[in-house]
Amino acid sequence: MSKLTQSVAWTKLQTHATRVRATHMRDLFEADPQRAARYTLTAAGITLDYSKNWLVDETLPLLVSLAEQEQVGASIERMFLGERINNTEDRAAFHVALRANAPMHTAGRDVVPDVVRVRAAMRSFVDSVRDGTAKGHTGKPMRAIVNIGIGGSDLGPLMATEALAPYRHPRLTPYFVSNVDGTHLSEVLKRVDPETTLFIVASKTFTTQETIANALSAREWLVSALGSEQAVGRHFVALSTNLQATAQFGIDARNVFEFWDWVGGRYSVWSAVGLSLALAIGMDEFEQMLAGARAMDEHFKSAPLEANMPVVLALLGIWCTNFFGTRSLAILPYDQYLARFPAYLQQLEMESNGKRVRRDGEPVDYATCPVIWGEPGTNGQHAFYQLLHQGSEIIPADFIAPVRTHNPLGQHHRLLLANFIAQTEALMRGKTSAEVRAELVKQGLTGAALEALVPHKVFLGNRPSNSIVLEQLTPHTLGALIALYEHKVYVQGSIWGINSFDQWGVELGKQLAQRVLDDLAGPDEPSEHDASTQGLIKRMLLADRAAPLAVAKKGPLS
Ligand code: G6Q
Repeated sequence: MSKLTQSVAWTKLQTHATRVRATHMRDLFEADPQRAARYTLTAAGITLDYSKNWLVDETLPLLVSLAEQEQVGASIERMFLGERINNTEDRAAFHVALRANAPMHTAGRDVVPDVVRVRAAMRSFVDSVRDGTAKGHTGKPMRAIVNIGIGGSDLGPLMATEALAPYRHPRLTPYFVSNVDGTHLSEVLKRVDPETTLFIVASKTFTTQETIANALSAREWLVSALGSEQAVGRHFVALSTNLQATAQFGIDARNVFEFWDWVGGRYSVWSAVGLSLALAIGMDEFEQMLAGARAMDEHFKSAPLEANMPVVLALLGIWCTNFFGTRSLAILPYDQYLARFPAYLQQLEMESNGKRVRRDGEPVDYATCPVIWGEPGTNGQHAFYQLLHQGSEIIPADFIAPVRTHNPLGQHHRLLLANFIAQTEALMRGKTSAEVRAELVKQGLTGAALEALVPHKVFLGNRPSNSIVLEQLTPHTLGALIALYEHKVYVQGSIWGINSFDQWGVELGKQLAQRVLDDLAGPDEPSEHDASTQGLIKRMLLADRAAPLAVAKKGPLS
């Protein structure tokens, strides 16, 4: 048994959970008209109503004791002090410095001047593309922005560019190519004109197979369409920490926007990796997003644990996962612009905390990150909410909604909000058999026919959810929302004792594919594999012999 599960705070919570399990949220609401007010927090333009959780008076203090016992306050300080909290990669996780407006030191150095310098370079580039002074090889202003990147170099800018679509420049259409499946790039290239397309190659390491393959193919397409290698200089920029590799790729140093090893991939949207987003919405709005995140950072740094929104959100997650055994978390944005937010959080949460060993290498004996998934409401309601309401597994959910819409259209927004609110109410209240009977009687049913239907129409309720409400989805509130989840993830990682900032599981995939790629390139003896893997390789090689699977060229990736 680990120290954590044997600790005072943990065992107290275990005992407490037994008591709470015997309560129903419906009764708790009836007993306390102040419940919602007591369990609501506001910070950085975001309101979190967490009253529809398994909470009685003692719960939050006990959860806060766990946070205190695991020294969450000190962890927060360590992050803002730029300490090497990413211990397995021996570096800081200092994304907060990317949105700071005062000196921030790591390794004895204030990094903010560098951040400001790159941001100034981004601004002049962004302005020149947006006002049309930056021209393509044939003298035309840019119309398409194609971000080539994957994982952390894709999901953040993609999600935010969609989320902030109302702020987009009318001439510029953003595209995102991530998958090494040639279909992804090909479908984008079909839609853009080489004369007016800007490619942004986003890669922290600049060695990621998918990104380099896509970038090389895009370059080939551009050069062949415009008939000159010279075109690359005007149509390609890079975002990277690896300036040597960007030079090798042939991107002029003036077209490289730098960031640093203390910026984790999934925490990089605030850095030069946000260039595609900045081009779409403009630098002023991009800086508004940074300001929103900064407001959440200030709150996170200074609010007491029990009133600290990221801390409370983290503790509620731990309460559900570790003391009630829930295994996934649904992210349900009631805003079409946030359609990619669940996918973004999948990476943020699962890549950060999907780990089974602690910082010191000891295996955990408790659950860590749940599976994160979700879709925008109301669509999800007509698909998987059935399971949320009546499934055999309890799935906590975060509902996210803006009070105001960018697209007032008849009754639409009122309908949307009504659905959001009603769903959280239904999950919490449920429907008792007495209520179902009364309803069926009203419909004219009686006797056996009525009784046969009752069990199907009963909803147990008592299913937890958080309601996260923004005044409107703006760059500022989006920044605060992302920072809220970033910090939540860090707090959970701190309590679980894991390093939220490495990703060895991702590295494995990068290595494995290279071995199989060599085998598929044949004709040498294939390397050792199990029978299934061997069989799959053979199947592809046979097909390749009949008709080549790839353009037969030994490029830098074959
Ligand atoms: C993020 C991960 C991972 C990474 C991609 C792309 O935190 O490290 O998703 O972002 O593998 O890596 P590059 O930016 O180096 O191409």
